[in-house]
Amino acid sequence: MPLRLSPSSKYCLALGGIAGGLFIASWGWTEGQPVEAVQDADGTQRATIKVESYSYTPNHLVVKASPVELKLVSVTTLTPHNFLLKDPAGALLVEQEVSAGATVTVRFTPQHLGLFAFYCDKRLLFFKSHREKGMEGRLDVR
Ligand SMILES: [Cu+2]
Repeated sequence: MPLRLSPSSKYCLALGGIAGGLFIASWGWTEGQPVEAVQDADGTQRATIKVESYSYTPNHLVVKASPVELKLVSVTTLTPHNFLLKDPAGALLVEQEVSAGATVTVRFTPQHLGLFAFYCDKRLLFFKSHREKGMEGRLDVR
């Protein structure tokens, strides 16, 4: 039997879609080519993310809900960045400083499927945050 929606619930869905679109558009993420993390023999999924001013490459990383190890490689010579990853309830899964030129490794285990935002929240004085300049990505847990 086909799912039937009342006019008011259709209205709510449309509003939700618009609000969701605005939320994504208000930040700096433009969807890049999805890259899948590689699962090693030990069961850990590994990937490397290049950290630049002001982007992460890849900015769309696909993983499964099992242990993840990310190598964050800064290629900047001056500007420090960070890598914040929150779950949908707002809890921080990862909070990692990435100083200029540094390589750091973070480990975490996603507990839920879905799209999780990761971003850099640094900013200089009153200027736009790095996130607003495009330093944002999505962890796609499938
Ligand atoms: Cu930054």
